[in-house]
Amino acid sequence: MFLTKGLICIAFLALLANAQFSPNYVNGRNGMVHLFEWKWDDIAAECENFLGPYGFAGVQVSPVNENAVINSRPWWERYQPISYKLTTRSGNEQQFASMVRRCNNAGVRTYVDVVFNHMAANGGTRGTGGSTADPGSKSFPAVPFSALDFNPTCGITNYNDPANVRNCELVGLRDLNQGNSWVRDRIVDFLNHLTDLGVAGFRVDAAKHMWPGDLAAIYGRLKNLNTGHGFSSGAKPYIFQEVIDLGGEAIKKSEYTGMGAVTEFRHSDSIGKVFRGKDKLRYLNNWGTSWGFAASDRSLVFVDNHDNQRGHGAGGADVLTYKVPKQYKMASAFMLAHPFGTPRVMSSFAFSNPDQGPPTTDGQNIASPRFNSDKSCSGGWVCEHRWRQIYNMVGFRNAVGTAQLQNWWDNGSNQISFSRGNRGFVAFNNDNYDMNSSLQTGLPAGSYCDVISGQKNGSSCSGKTIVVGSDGRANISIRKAEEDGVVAIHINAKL
Ligand code: 5J7
Ligand code: CA
Repeated sequence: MFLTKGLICIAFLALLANAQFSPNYVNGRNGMVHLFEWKWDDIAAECENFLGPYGFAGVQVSPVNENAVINSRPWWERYQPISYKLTTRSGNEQQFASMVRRCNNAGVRTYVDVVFNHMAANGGTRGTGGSTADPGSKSFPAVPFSALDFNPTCGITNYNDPANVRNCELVGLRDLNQGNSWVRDRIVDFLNHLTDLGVAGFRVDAAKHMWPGDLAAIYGRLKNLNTGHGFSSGAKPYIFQEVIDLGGEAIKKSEYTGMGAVTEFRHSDSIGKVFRGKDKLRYLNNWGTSWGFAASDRSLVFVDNHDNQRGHGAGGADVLTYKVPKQYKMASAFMLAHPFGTPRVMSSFAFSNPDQGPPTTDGQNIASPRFNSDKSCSGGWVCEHRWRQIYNMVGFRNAVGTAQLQNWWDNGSNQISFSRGNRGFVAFNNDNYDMNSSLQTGLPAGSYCDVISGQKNGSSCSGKTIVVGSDGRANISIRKAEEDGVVAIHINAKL
């Protein structure tokens, strides 16, 4: 009796300890996309028409809770909460619930960007759901929160002082006290409501600005995922926490990796430097924790995110974005081909001013993306996830599964290649001269379609055909002037 109870108890603890590190993807799928500022109805359609069919495993959505309406409608108004009512410029609760259902039916999981470090700053008096607030007196009646629920007013000025970073206000945003039981209850209710609607996890905004102990208490009260949406019983929400730690500050990502994954900004910073030519590609041979990254299952990795693509935040000018397409596609292909981390693809709207909000129909309402015959987007939406070189690398990642990285090759400089077991092979040329080498692909003999330059269509290929001999070798040519400095073949692209 005692022994049985003890064993059950150990099994239960093991489950608790492991649960929050799995993204809860449907088997055989991998790769998440952030559909930044998209509307819920448009995401639902995208899950059915594109993300599902092309093998994407998940979608990160913009904050779902009511936010302050700021006059110029900048993107960052969504990071100024007014209440936990699910009404934003992306849609209402009914539309969100329907989106989550339709995406789950298409095999695509939903991750919500949750903002609970703070509420709106002064000026945020009217919300997207019709609620009002008075940030000046710390009154948010639609929750409700009053001054008692917030930390005393002070500004974040010293990133060497954890108490200042966690107990003071980030640019005037009213700082909630997550140690307060009323505040904790409201946050837990909000997150559990989203879980009931079928979401698979959360991106925790500004986690660095909250105490790890408070977050542990909140995460410890999260419900299991909704089995009515196809999750296995006992599954917990995947948690990835925004902790910007490039070193040199008092707060370390290691304070958070015991509770969930972290957004690995070093990955973004390093991959940007490498593909901008500030580091040699051959150094990528030990890509992973040797580069100072958190453990693979604790690292949510990305080339750019909605914040650092605008030149602020971690990485600065080295961050690659859609504005430098050749290097961006190479870095994205490397991230998706490499086994390290849980990759997230950014899907942007075009911007010239860093504060600029999404495309609208009338200055207020968000416009829907339009789709061209080559699958790309127009109407102000960049849709990197609809670039062939990117969605086909999601297909590559699905095709190789858990196969090991093997057959590493480099020319001592900026030409590299590797295989994923005997299932996939990629090569990159970031040198200022042509690449032309006979390389070991690890793949079975045959002809393969390069999924970067084209697409397999039945028995033909619209791009380069790569012929693998009986010894597994193939001639790989990437001229310096080519549109993309990468080729990729895999077992599902065999002709
Ligand atoms: C926090 C960090 O710890 C950090 O290292 C960082 O790079 C950025 C932030 C940061 O997080 C936010 C989270 C929110 O939910 C809402 C926010 O408004 C912010 C935020 O403002 C923010 O910092 C901005 O960017 C930093 C690089 C600057 O040092 C900060 O001063 C701040 O810049 C301010 O941005 C400008 O000073 C101010 O004039 C302007 O109005 C304001 C506009 O808001 C943003 O740019 C929002 C950024 C944001 C960043 C995120 O990482 C995020 O997840 C959400 C929003
Ligand atoms: Ca705080």
